[in-house]
Amino acid sequence: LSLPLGFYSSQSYVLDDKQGLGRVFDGIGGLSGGGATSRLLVNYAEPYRSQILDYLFKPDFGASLHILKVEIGGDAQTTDGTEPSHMHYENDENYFRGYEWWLMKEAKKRNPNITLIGLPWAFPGWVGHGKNWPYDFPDITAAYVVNWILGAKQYHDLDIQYVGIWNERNFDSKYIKLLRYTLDKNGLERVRIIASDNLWEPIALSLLLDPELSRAVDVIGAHYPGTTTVSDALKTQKKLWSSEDYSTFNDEVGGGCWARILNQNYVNGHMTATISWNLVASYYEKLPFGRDGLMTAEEPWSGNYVVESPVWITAHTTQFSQPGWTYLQTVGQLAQGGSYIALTDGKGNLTVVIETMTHDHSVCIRPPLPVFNVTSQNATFLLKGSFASIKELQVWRSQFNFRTKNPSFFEKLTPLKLLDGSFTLNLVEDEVYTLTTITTGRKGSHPDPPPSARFPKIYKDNFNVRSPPFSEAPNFADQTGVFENYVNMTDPGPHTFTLRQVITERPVTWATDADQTISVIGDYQWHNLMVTCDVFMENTKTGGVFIAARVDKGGQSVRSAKGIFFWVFADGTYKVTSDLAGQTVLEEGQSGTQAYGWHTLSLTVKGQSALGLLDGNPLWNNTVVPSPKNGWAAIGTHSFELAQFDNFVVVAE
Ligand code: 147
Ligand code: CA
Repeated sequence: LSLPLGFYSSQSYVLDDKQGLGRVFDGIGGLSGGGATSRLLVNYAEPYRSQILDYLFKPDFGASLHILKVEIGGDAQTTDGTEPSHMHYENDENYFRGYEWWLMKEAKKRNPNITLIGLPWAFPGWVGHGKNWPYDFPDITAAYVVNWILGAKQYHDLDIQYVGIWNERNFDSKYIKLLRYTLDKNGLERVRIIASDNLWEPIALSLLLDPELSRAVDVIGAHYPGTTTVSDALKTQKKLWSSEDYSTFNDEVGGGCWARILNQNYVNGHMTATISWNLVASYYEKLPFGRDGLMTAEEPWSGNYVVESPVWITAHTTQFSQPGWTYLQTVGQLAQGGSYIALTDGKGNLTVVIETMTHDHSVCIRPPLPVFNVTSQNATFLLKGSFASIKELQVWRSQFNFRTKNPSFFEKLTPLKLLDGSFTLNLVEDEVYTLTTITTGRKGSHPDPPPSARFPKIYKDNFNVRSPPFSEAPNFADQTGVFENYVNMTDPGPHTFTLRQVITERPVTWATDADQTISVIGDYQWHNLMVTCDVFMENTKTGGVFIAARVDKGGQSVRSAKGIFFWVFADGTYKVTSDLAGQTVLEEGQSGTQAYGWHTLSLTVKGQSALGLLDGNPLWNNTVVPSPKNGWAAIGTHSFELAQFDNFVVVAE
């Protein structure tokens, strides 16, 4: 049998509400944190920063997200950096640290109905009483998390609607029940609990076996579910969410991944929300999972950002449906591959989203994608029930066009006139269509941002800001410990305003934080450069601080970071090491350095050679530094200890 050229397989699909509807839709979201994924965003100058936020949150503009999930900072490394806690110490409370409060407010300014979610990855050390475990004192952990929710309301007028347990780590049933009790006791009955931000099991089975636990939990949140669920999860009758998904490089295959899972998480797995890790790739690209965001904003120094395809793929669903809408039961796979979903507001509106992503053009980072086939096809949709009388549908289309490398995203086509309650589409591979009664969709745009540029070769910060907009200094990306703008009330002179490392004990970690603290900055390509910084130790005898160049690792690998590290200690000695852990010592000797006095460190690396100055005088030189060849500049401390930094300068070649 030979088919004529242009033959398409034809199949019809019924869209009907006569037999009732499917599950209630809870929205599409982005995740800031887990960790420090929005670190560089805050440093963008206007108007670029607002433009980026518009592309993410503004209704009828871009991704127009329904949900913003944020990390509840725990002072520890959680993938691309640390995020500060609202309680560094047991008797400390501060609801103005970090950038998540600001981000939530910016999102809410644009979309007052946005759903807000908080989830801890890590906890300050005191929460675990010295153990790397948050459940031995569940009342402390619950009070700590509830404080964050109360602080959101009290200081920022933010209503957190959902809270999670412990990202991708064990849950504890007793803790979950106590969290529910503590929320209720504080008037937060409306705050719902998601569990357990890991796999479907064992939380699903636990909910089936424990009615009290089941009463405490509202949503099962699974990560990277590969669009499927398990029977226990369905049996619980809970809402099922993909509470973290995507994490894929945001090129067109990333966009294809996102298109496929947004539809198929409901079609195959009955999931009514999908949340992208991450919201926006706003961290140094050489940190782990570079560019795994819906868009890219990793150059505050140039103002350049990139609206990537996942933004427009998101728009196909978010601009034409809202949380509280209901999926139709009549959703499914297309005969020749791909899928369709349909949603209604119950008042006659209908939104249909169709995707025909092929296997190789929709692979996500995880889990492995089983083989499937997608080919061109004609698809006829028959509108029945309350949709039978619809006369016109708006049409929005994205075509990835992988072959011609000339994609077109979120294009508004001529509306379809429906004669007999049906329409037919000629679908080809790698397309996304929205057909909808909603007429407010818009492909928003701002003028092009400035061109991309490398991090400035000459960079200085004296930290002299009386009321800094953020607790952190621009462009410093903390990888272990937390570095905050600090005011020395009593310092009359040159060091009233400094940057201070404030974490004094190892947190309840999520990743393998270093035993030292470290904040990186600059251009990963830097090879020859000079780093200078004033340093001030606050631990007598045991204190130690460093400045560094060519630092090659951050994120979860920070413990094994190599580079050129110039240390001085409060016991009057110095060291030069080629690693953060301090195992490979290149130089050591007497320095006369002490705590509670300022010293100026200067490190120059050129080719294979390095030299160090202390207070302007050579301390060591001609030290051979064969590797690494390049990396960030950095500052840090020898242990979890207080120390201050001032007048940071880099001059790179
Ligand atoms: C997730 C984390 O929750 C995020 O903070 C971020 O690290 C993200 C990066 O892809 O990954 O953690 C996972 C780590 C490993 C797996 C899944 C999620 N895994 O191997 O299936
Ligand atoms: Ca200063």
